[in-house]
Amino acid sequence: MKRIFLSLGSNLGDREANLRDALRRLEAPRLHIKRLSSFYETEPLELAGQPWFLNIVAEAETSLFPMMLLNHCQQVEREMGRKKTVLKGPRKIDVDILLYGHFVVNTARLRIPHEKMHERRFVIEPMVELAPDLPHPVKRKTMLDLFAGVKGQAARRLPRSVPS
Ligand code: PH2
Ligand code: MG
Ligand code: MG
Repeated sequence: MKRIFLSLGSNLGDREANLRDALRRLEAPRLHIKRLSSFYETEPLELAGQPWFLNIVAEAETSLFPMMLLNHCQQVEREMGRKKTVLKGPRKIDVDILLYGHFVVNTARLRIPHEKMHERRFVIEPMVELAPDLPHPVKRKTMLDLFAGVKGQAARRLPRSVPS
């Protein structure tokens, strides 16, 4: 079993329902979601002028190898009817692999750690909630250390509501 972290984001439709739907679909015989961060409302990065995102990070355990895990995440996106539209643009659901244990993967299709995670508040802040002392396998800084570099981006943590 490997400890992994996934980033989920949505900025179209009922964003919270989309994230919860994706979390249900991610759960599988070989993938078990263990913990969730809070929900964060976050300013769109890289492509401005689109609706704000709702983002969350999930900690999970999996026996899927990285490429199978990527297939599984993309299958969930497809099942939920995500259309390939604008790069970095609005999407109903996005499921990205952030970390896979301390493994480093560098292929054309998949890079782990996610190549942008260290520069995104919408990823680092929820990671700080879940694993503040976890080192980034390449940057060799903890999530808490990385947080200092992304604080300038706008994000609002939503209060935890009754589980549903
Ligand atoms: N995803 C992107 C690009 N920009 N910005 C926010 N706030 N949240 C995202 O999930 C996001 C983004 C590409 O996947
Ligand atoms: Mg993404
Ligand atoms: Mg993606």
